[in-house]
Amino acid sequence: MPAYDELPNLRELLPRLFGVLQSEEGVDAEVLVVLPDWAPKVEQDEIAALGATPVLRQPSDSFGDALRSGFAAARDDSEYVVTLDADGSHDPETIRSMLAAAPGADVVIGSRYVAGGATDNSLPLRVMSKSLNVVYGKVLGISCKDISTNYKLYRRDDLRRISLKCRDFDVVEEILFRLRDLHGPGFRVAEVPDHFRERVHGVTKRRLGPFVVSYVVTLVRLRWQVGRRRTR
Ligand SMILES: Nc1nc2c(ncn2[C@@H]2O[C@H](COP(=O)(O)OP(=O)(O)OP(=O)(O)O)[C@@H](O)[C@H]2O)c(=O)[nH]1
Ligand SMILES: [Mg+2]
Repeated sequence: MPAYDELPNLRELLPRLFGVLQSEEGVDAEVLVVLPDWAPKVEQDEIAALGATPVLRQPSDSFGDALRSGFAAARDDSEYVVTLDADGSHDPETIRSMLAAAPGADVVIGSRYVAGGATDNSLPLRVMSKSLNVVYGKVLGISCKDISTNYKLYRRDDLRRISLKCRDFDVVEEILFRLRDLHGPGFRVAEVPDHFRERVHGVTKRRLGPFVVSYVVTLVRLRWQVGRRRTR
């Protein structure tokens, strides 16, 4: 769980998350909260007191490095890694259906855009998110409805076999693209519905200008890699 200054949200989310994880039979889970390296000691201590493991993000101050640091810190014996936001947007209850779908999939998405899923985002944000998903899906040939959500279940061994370069939120699409490449035509994606809510406390870290630019640059870069492979 990448968390940039989210303590008020974590105080509410972590107990709910542990409630779900502890009531799932056969699940032995660890919750890693990936913090900026300047996160105060009192914040780290409070997160540990709530039962989670604080991880300091390395090497730079970015969302991409937060995910990479979390993946690197995942326990060696873990089978799955679930990523979710720390601001209360993703419903912890959805992890139950993600786990149920996991044996038949390489990635399970907590999806806003399948039947039963929803988003509370404003209309302009919904239009932007939907367009991004349609364009990414078509250009990169990934067939699922919610490519851009950070609510996903991955196989830990797969994550160790891919190399991720993106700095910002576009790393989420890069992961899916690399996994599709790793598995080839047999790549299996399952989507289960999730209700995406507006963040509970605090302010967004997403800045619209750099956000759009990084998505366009990443799309072109990944598409170019597909093209190069086809011409080889
Ligand atoms: N460790 C770390 N976490 C980050 C960073 N940027 C964002 N996050 C976390 O990643 C998650 C998603 O970021 P948000 O700011 O919620 O972005 P968003 O969901 O697109 O925007 P809103 O929900 O509208 O605020 C949140 O849990 C953030 O705290 C970062 O640079 N480092
Ligand atoms: Mg958010």
